[in-house]
Amino acid sequence: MVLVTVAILTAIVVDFAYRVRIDVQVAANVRDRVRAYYLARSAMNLSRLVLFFQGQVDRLTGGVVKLYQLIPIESDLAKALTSGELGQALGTEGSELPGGFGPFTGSFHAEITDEYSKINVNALDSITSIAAPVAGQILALIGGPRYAPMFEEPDADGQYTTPADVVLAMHDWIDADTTQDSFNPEVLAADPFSQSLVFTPGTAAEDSRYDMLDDPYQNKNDPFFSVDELYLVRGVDDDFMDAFADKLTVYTDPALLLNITSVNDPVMMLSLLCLQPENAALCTEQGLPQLLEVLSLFFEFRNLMQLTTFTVPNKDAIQAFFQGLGPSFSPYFLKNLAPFSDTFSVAATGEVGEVAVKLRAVLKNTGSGQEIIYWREE
Ligand SMILES: [Ca+2]
Ligand SMILES: [Ca+2]
Repeated sequence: MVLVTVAILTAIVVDFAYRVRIDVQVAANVRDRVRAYYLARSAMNLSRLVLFFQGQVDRLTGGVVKLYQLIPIESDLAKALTSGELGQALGTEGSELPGGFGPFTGSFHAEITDEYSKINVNALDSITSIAAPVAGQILALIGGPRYAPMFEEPDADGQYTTPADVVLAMHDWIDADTTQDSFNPEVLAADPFSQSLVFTPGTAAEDSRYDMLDDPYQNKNDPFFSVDELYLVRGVDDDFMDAFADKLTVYTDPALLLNITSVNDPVMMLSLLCLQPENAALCTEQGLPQLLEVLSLFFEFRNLMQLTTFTVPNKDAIQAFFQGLGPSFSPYFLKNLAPFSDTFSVAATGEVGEVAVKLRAVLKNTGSGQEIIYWREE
């Protein structure tokens, strides 16, 4: 009886100890998650502060100082400023600050991107002088040779889509009518700045794109609210979003093109250059190596200028730089560029132990402060 009792007790104790270990781990994870969440909030708040000052600086400098690119939102920097010798020198050592900022567990960082450095898909239903170049730029972006394999495979429903099909499906998703427009990418490629209509109303039903799906749905016939909404458009899948989601936006003014001074993504700049009819020869297989070389020179020039003067080249300096080396921008294109940036996306991450919390937001600087137009916790 003693042996049996001891055996049973041992089993119970082992089980109990195991459960307690799990409970402790769960509690630690919950604690770390709360910490990570608030670290991410800290990164978000610091980003909002930087963007607030960005708005002030834009008013003074015309937008050539990109504070959000110059100031890293990074906990190591915050720690360095509030602890150690630097903290002592600045008088900001953690323990002396109310709330004890500085000596915390974990880390945070944030990345800020100007939404005006992206293409607004809602502009596909804008006035022709904007819709045509935007359609042309999306085509130049997604139709690049490196993405060709993406359009060679059928999607989950066995349908094939071309880059032009995707652009047209995006347009039909937002335009008010319910018939498939006709769209001629060749005419667009010849001159995206002509005032002729790029999308003309057709007769076939738009919803035929989604009628045959297992879960059929209809076009929205209204602007996109979020970039993720693109998943509903025919031809857009995970591969497409992995490649292009960070280059597309729905939050900027659809009556303007992007702000070229904010573009520091070579793929984006390449699509802008290849949108210009005057650069057609450079955007062929033969011309591309030369164009890529010019692009890398441009970004060296931009980075060096930002490093030494804290400013980036304005649109005239960008045009002058490229013109000196061959490619150029059409005056119609330059005329319609956004002259300002007031909308930014922030991806803020807080990490404690193995737990990470990510917050995403889109913020808009307004005359009276800052508006949050998108917020998501991951
Ligand atoms: Ca429609
Ligand atoms: Ca339509």
